[in-house]
Amino acid sequence: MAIPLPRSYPLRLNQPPSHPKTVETTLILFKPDALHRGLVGQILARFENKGLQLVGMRLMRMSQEVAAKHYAEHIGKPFYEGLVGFMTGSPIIAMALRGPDAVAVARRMMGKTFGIEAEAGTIRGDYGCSKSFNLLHGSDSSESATRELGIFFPEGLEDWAPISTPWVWDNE
Ligand code: IDP
Ligand code: MG
Repeated sequence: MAIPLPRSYPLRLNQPPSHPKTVETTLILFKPDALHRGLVGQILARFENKGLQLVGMRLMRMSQEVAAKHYAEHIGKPFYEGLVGFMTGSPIIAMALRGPDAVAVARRMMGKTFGIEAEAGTIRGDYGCSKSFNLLHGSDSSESATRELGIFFPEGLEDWAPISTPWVWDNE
């Protein structure tokens, strides 16, 4: 029996997946506190539910060299040494997420830098109240995303088309 589909769907069947002009890819890091607290699945589920597509994922240790590259803009700030110690002390997960306006969408989902100030409903707002641990990093602009994705995924990303895309992204 044929599966019922919305009227618009068959029009797209033999076309490439929906690809709005605003599609971009952002770098998300699940920081050590997200792994220690066993929150990776719950947080990833939020991004998946939103419709962001997973195009890269790596469980890894951040080396001092990678930390210095990634956090170059913060070198010299009072929290820099502590930040690097935190990020390099145990494993992280680097993730590349793609979608319409993915950089801004992910940042809005994450909320303000620390859970104590982040709005309820955001990831940082719902899962933490620390002023030093904040679960996630998310690129803050498409230029930063391009630079940061190059650090964590030098081999490039997985280009694939989820079957759900035409139901989730628009064509413009
Ligand atoms: P963001 O992660 O919201 O973009 P940034 O200002 O870019 O915040 O800072 C990068 C990271 O440095 C933060 O996510 C946090 O882990 C850490 N950090 C920023 N400000 C402080 C601070 O005042 N004390 C301790 N750590 C900080
Ligand atoms: Mg930042």
